[in-house]
Amino acid sequence: MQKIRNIAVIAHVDHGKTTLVDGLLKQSGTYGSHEQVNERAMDSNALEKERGITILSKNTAIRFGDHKINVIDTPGHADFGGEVERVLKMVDGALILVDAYEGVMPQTKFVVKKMLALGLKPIVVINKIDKPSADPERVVDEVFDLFVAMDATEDQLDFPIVYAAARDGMAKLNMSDPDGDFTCLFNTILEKVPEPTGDPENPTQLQVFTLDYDNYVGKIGIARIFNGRIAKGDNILLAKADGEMVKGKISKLIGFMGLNRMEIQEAEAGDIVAVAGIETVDVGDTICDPQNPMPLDPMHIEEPTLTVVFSVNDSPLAGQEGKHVTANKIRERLDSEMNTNVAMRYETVGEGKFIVSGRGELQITILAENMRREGFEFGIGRPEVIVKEIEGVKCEPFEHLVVDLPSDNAGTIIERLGRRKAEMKAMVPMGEGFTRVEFEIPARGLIGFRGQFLTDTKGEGVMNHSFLEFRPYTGNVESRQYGALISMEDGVALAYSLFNLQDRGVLFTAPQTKVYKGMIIGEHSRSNDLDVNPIKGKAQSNVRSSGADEAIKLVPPRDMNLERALEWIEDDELLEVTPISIRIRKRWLDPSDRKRYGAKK
Ligand SMILES: Nc1nc2c(ncn2[C@@H]2O[C@H](COP(=O)(O)OP(=O)(O)OP(=O)(O)O)[C@@H](O)[C@H]2O)c(=O)[nH]1
Ligand SMILES: [Mg+2]
Repeated sequence: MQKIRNIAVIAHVDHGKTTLVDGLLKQSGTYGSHEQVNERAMDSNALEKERGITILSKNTAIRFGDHKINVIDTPGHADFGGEVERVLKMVDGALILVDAYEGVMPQTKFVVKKMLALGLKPIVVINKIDKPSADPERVVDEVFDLFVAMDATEDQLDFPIVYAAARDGMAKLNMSDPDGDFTCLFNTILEKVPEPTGDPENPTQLQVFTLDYDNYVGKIGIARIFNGRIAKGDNILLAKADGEMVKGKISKLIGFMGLNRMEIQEAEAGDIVAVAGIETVDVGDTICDPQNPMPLDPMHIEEPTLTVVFSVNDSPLAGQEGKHVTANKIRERLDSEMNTNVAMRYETVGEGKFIVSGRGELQITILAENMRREGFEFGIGRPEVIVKEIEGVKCEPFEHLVVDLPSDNAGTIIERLGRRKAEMKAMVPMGEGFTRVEFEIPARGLIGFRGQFLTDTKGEGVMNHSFLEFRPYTGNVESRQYGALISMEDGVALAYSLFNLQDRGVLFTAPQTKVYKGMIIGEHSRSNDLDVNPIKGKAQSNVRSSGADEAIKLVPPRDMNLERALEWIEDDELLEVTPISIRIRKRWLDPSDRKRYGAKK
């Protein structure tokens, strides 16, 4: 039997998980000397690279001496917390990274709680100790306090600590030690992480924790072998969460080494492999021995907390920029998303309308962003939180929110959040004129807050939140304070008219952009909506003088990317998303329809 260790790398967003895995891969000699390794190699899909975040957890196998270490890199963003929870069930130990300056953050708490509950013994890695503002001792204290607060056992409290600068491939066991490489980290892993339990001689049991899709072999399940053996060509029984048993055959068995996947013939208890050939495979399913099926406990799949309506684009400019525009195409795409993304759901509501639910705005924005890159064109509405009844009480999701901001801004932000029904829980100075304030807030109160927060803190504030629990509904929260500047004409926006409009508020539209009646071209500086004409030329004459247009000094428009636009819109507004543009519009394009709707509201 080969010597194996299975670990997950968990942390708050950006604390350096993927960078640490790079270092483990490089320093283990898993790569051949000819292989070129990119930075954050595990963040392999386009959006991950572009945004510098991990979206999907991914596993790699690393050779160290005569051991194989299976490492699962997890996403740190709160929207993907459910995935981390599942991954933790697949491993026997975890590396918890904590940024040596930022310290314990909302998602650190979330992952520590899950890890402790599963009885795992962690290795704490204090990362980024190279930062000038790093304060490793304070952060170790914070981690210790967190473990105590979360009822860690004596054993768990006795955690090993490794100090690291993952980016530089540096690690050491004491701050007073000279800088070393990752050898001490590897040794700590081999020493402190228990060997996998399970026996190759027992009946086969694999549990699937992630799904993948391949055009040639179809759906792929990535699974941990808890007992027994599995080989290519094996007949198996798939035990589903609802107790149903489905017959299947392993058409392909895939092993991991470094960044490569290769076909293998056989694997046994303790290892992590990918299997193809079972079309109905889902996350949490157990692959069992048909002679002696013993299903493992199904996994907890997190419930969605947010919904967004996707719809066929029906704006006057519809169909001009996208390849896939019909309800059928959108439905097919949503179907294929749900095939591999267990945290999302959708239902069809009426002609060309789909309610998509997920764990947070980022998850939904990523789907929308992927779709526009694939050539889709569609509309999306304002995100709404899911309200549900628990024991007869109307409940809504609450979030734990932490803001780090210049101390001078704390008063303003506390007051603003108060109006959004946030309750302040703690306030601590962070040094260098910064303060950290913690809140509990209904998720509804957070929608649209980020833009305001960045304005109030002049871009210096950082906010982080993660799901807490469902709690009784809190009543109305304050929403956007400013109205919209709405085009009253179809045509092309002209610099001359935009110039005359720019002291009415903040414009989103640049000259020479196509506009239509009902499209929103900016944010009004007052609370009411205002219909404006952005296409009016200079004089009464028919001749447009482009020379005069060029001389006009325009404030650059505010760049409304998908996230910002989605946070900004209100109930009676929509985003029109195409591969080329993100336009904001009123649901009712005609001003008189809008009045009627407004009166009803
Ligand atoms: N100064 C410093 N920066 C680091 C160190 N390790 C990582 N970083 C930087 O921190 C940023 C985030 O690193 P990632 O490895 O993507 O963090 P992550 O935890 O995987 O992030 P998510 O997957 O999005 O949760 C990158 O810009 C890294 O270069 C370090 O030791 N020191
Ligand atoms: Mg990452």
